Amino acid sequence: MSKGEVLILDFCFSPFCMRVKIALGEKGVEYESREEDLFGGKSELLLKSNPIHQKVPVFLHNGKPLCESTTIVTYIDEVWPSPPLLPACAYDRAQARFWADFIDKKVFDAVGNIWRSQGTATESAKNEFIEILKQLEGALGEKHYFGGDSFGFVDILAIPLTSWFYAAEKFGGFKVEDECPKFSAWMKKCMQKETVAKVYPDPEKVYEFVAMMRKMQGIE
Ligand code: GS8
Repeated sequence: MSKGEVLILDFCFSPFCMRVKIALGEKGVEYESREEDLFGGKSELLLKSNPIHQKVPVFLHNGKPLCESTTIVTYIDEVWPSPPLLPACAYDRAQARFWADFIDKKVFDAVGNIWRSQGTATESAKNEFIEILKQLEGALGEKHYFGGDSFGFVDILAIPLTSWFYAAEKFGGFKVEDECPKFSAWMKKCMQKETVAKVYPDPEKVYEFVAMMRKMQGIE
């Protein structure tokens, strides 16, 4: 459904960019993706469009920029209402926003704490990460997806972050599947969705990217 031009300032390993691409995929909206060189030099358009954080994703709708992936996914859901990503009931919508906020505040940082750490610190970072996943498993309960029977807002925010889990597993010496089987089953279900599979990076490549970042940061 066309409502003008959509451009994403993108980065292939960014889970935050992936959120935007999955949301657009769910809505059937076509877009242009422009890969940013985050290390060699950000584009003028990125610096001008996101002067505050200077990060991707930037979402340009008919040339007007929006930043921060959760804000962008919310905007996409309002501009292209079908199919809805948020539940119809106000209480369920508020619950979805609660878990979205929890995921935003906890998950990516917890993954980073594992791959940025060494020695005994890795063990406690790993335990904290598993604790967060168990809390998410509690929110999932017996449902197929966070929102119930259909893939929605919270799933779209959460599934991209899992593309970094393999790297966390390798550096942390554990397996999400062994620790949190229900979360792992949810991951597999989401990855079967075409809109996810199309933009989900190869976890092995993410691992190589993380290994490079560790070297750059003098961690090894
Ligand atoms: C996070 C974006 C982000 O971290 C969101 O959009 O939800 N809260 C934001 N983007 C990273 C790439 S992904 O790790 C980024 O652009 N980094 C470049 C930089 O920090 O200079």
